[in-house]
Amino acid sequence: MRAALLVFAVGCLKMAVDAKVTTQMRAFAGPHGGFGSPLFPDMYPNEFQDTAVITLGDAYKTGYNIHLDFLVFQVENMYDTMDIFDGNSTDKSVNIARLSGNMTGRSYQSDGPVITLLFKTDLTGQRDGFYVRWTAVKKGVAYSEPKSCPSVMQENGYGILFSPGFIGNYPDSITCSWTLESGDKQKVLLTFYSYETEDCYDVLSFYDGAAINANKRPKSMCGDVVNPTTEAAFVLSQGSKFNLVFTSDLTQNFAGFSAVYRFVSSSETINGDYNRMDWSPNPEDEMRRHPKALQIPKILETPKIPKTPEIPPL
Ligand SMILES: *[C@@H]1O[C@H](CO)[C@@H](O)[C@H](O)[C@H]1NC(C)=O
Ligand SMILES: *[C@@H]1O[C@H](CO)[C@@H](O)[C@H](O)[C@H]1NC(C)=O
Ligand SMILES: [Ca+2]
Ligand SMILES: [Ca+2]
Repeated sequence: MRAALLVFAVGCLKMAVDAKVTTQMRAFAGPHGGFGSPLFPDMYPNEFQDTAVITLGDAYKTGYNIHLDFLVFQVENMYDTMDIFDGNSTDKSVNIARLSGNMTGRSYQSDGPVITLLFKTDLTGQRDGFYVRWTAVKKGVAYSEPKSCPSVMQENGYGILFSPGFIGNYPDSITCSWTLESGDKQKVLLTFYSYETEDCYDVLSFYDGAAINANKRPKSMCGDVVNPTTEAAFVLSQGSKFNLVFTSDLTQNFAGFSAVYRFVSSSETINGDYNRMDWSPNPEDEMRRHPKALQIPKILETPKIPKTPEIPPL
């Protein structure tokens, strides 16, 4: 009698919680593309379930798999999860991987032309989320990222920027450049989710508000600046335009970088200290110092409600 009552009470509680979860279904089609988590590049919402089904399309129905690259992946460790499934299914028998925490730079592959990504968030604790890119790959052919200069992946209100070959290493002897131009009274804010280049022979230079050939020395970034499993770093322009140039020398290559850019109001500051982004009149110093991760105040987190610290089973 007592046991029956208890079961009833627990059942009610669970229903009340489940009722608040917002669900979203998304379908993506085509041989390649990319998308972000709900609200990306802002933090994802709590109590949310996002199911995204990617289908390569008619021309790729047989003989192709889907290759996924997580250009950004930062979700609350253990409490928010991403499950990847083969086909249009969320059955655990076809589960390829479960991701949680900071996993920028991971790659996965389906066995067929359809793949499902199930992203679930809990009551509290939001993070930046993810941006995933997919590509059709021929079955039986090892996939490697194109080593040419990538263009930015432009989305509505933001873009993803990454080094050539990312998620693989960048090639030797390459120069790539990008121009990020915001509107009037705006600045460019870059968030780096990973950054590793040869210190200090392979360099990303920032020409702030100036043309690349202007008679003005750039700020530069090189070395192990951002560990994709533990941190992120911010770079904010002073003007409305950022010209970026990445150059690698003849030997030794590393994982490179992935970053998200967005346009923010010109009153935006990063702790009022833009110059922590490596600037010194001494060229020797300039090449040796690394920018540090900076904190932008975002939404304050509500205290965590204690609960079981396990990743829930499928
Ligand atoms: C996936 O399966 C569901 C349920 O069977 C269906 O409603 C949906 O249209 C399918 N999505 C795609 C992209 O095939
Ligand atoms: C993940 O990255 C965020 C942002 O940089 C950082 O605050 C957090 O501590 C990282 N989490 C882990 C488990 O390292
Ligand atoms: Ca959470
Ligand atoms: Ca090099």
